[in-house]
Amino acid sequence: MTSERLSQNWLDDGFVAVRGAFSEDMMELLRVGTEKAMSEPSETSKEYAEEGKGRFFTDHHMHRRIPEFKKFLDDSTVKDLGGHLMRSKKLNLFDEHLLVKEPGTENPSYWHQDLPYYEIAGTQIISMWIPMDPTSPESGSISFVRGSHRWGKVFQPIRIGLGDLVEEAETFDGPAPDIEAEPEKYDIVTFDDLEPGDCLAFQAAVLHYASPNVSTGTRRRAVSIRFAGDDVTWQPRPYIPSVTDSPDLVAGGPLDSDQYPVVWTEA
Ligand SMILES: O=C(O)CCC(=O)C(=O)O
Repeated sequence: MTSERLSQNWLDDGFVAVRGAFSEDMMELLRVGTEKAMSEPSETSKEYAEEGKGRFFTDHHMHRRIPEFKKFLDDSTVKDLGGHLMRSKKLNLFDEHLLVKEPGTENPSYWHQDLPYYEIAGTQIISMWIPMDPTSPESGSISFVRGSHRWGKVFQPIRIGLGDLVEEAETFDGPAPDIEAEPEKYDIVTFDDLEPGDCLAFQAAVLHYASPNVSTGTRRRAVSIRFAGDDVTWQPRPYIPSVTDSPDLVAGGPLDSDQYPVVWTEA
C-alpha cells in the first residue's frame, strides 16, 4: 500500500496497520529496552494485574532513561511514518507508553479514547503501537471502532487496566458507550495477527480496546510511541491524566520544549 493510501486510511478510519515497518534489529532494541524497564521500574510505572494472575506492567517516557528506546527513536523509521501518516510538517514526541501483558493476564485495556488522558488538544495526535511479540486472539488483539474519532465526542477516561471511571476527571460526553453490549451497532475492526515489525497507528480520539493475554506462554510486549503534529497545543487538565508532567508551557500554545521536543520536521 502506498504511503498516501495509508495516510488516507488513518485520516478516514482513525487507525491503520503498517505491516513490516521495522527491521528485526530495531525490534530487538525494543525488547532489550523493555527488559531493562521492567527490572528498574520508574516512578511513573504501574502494575494492574492481581497477584498470581499474570502481570500487566506499564511505564512512560522510555527514551529519557533507556538508551535502547532512544536508539529506536533515532534510527528507526517511526518518526517518518508518524509524520507522513498525519501529513504534519513537524512532530513533537510527548509520550512513549510501554504496555506489557504477560501470559495469564486477565486485564483487558477497556474501550477508551486516548485524548482525555493527555494534556493536549488538536487532531494530529498519533500513537504508534508496536508489538514486540506475535499477537493472536489468545495473547491479545486490538480493536477499533472505525470512524469514532470523527464523532466529535470525548468520553470520560477510565482506569486502563481496571475499568472504573476516573471520578475526578471531567465527565466530557459521559462514559464511553458499552461497545461489547451492542457490537452490531458499531463498525469494529480487530487486529489479531500482528508480527514483530508491524505497527498499528491510531488517532487519539478513536475508540479502541486491547484484550487480555489469556495465552499460557506468549508474552505481549508493546510500546505506544506518541507524537503530536502541527495543530496540537498544550491544554492543562483539571485532573491528573495518565502521566503527571509539568512542562513550562502556555495553555493554547505549542508543545515545543525540552520535555516535548520537536523530533522530526518534513524534509
Ligand atoms: O496495549 C494495550 O493493552 C493498550 C494500548 C492502548 O490502549 C494505547 O496505546 O492507547
